Amino acid sequence: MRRKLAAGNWKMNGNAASLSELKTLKDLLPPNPPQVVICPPAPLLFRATEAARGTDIMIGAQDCHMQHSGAFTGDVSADLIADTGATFVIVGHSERRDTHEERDSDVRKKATSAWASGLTAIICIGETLDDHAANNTLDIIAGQLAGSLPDGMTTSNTVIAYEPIWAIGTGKVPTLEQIIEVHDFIRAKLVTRCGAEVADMIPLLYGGSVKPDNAATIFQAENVDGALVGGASLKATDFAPIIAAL
Ligand code: G2H
Repeated sequence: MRRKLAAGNWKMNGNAASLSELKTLKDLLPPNPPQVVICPPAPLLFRATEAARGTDIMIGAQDCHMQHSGAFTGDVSADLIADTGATFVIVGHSERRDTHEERDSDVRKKATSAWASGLTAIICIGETLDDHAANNTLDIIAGQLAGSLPDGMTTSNTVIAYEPIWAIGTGKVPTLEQIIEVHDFIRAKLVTRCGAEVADMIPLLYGGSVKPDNAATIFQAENVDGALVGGASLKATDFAPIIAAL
């Protein structure tokens, strides 16, 4: 059985006081919950791992540098993230690809660095609205998979998140058929890349305007194993029903 996973990406939101949401979330989790990961801003990682201690909630970062140390002012390495007790890191989020001009090759290096530090990499891919409108989605996804995924994927070191950029924070969500088409395509590409045994066990997340009222529909797709949730992960009362729908 493939593991189910709900990851909350707080982006540049929240503060130390927001970590009280972790306790609320713990109290709201269903029995036998799926894996739950909260990815707060980097300065909160230490406190977040402390707040999550004794719960089933895991902590992740939103990005890491591709190098383990060095003269990279303001950056955070995967080693430092692991040192906080976090166990996941998002790499290649479209907001990083856009505002920090990260390329597929950068994302691949970051995922490799994450693995070397013992972190699970949540590797993000997704097409723009123009690509979507021009029916180029599958070509874009194929290119991002080829460029962003390092060799050496295992069932535990990698999670892939499909986030159509036009659905992020917009309230627009692809149809279930569109989500199924892309997720089935990703699974097939993974089989080619690393064999069915590994490919079948790598969780595929959908991300982009997942909310309590659309999560159950999205989770009907066989190859959707969970969600990467932005806005609706900030409040435990919003995130808990999404988790419960998995
Ligand atoms: C997509 C998602 C979280 P939101 O970026 O990664 O954000 O759920 O707010 O669209």
